[in-house]
Amino acid sequence: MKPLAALPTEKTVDALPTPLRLDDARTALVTIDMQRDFIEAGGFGASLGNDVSMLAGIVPTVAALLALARRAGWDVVHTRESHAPDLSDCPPAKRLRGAPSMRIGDPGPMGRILVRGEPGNAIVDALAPCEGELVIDKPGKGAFYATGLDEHLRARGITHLVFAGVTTEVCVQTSMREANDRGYECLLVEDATASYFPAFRQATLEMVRSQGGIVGWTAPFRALATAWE
Ligand code: TIU
Repeated sequence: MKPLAALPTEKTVDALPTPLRLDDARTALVTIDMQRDFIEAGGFGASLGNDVSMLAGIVPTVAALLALARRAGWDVVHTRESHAPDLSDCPPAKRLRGAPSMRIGDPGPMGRILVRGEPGNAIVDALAPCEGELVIDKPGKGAFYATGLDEHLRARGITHLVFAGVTTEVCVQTSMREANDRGYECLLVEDATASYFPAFRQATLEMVRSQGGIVGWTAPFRALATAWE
């Protein structure tokens, strides 16, 4: 018997730990927190004492991934870590932890730190959302906590999520784990994610694809570009 032909909208990505088939009609790209607050000086990431220059290098790859997703007709979702101006959605445990140079809600050079609508809270210009793409404001590290993301994806029949963004071990990995618990298959694009700590990024990539893909798959952007272009 002849094997079933792949659907015309299906492609196979050379991923780890195994090749992964993605159907354009059931795939969403989720870009996590590509915001000035994490990537530029004077924002939340810098206030925590991080070297923010570690993150800007992935912007061209995330832009290329966004372009691929748009051409393929995937659903595209952007997230922003953010809080309401009155900080009613920011638990004291989050605001008061550690000894940052500026706390969430404090005035900074790009406006109030991690507050919705402030200049520093915007997605960087090179990755600006297009008309019709969902932008999710999330008060937590995970993209599913206290947001409508799951409902949005289910309403569109999305089963597979391709992840990019920052930081790999914090908001990206948390979102992938949340997605797993809700039944989604997840692929993390290796060179479209970054951390202030390169060793944490590398460890996250390895932990995602370990144990047969306990959190999901990983692949470099070129593996997707090869499959789609
Ligand atoms: N601090 C850090 O690595 N990350 C965050 O606080 N948020 C995100 O990862 N977006």
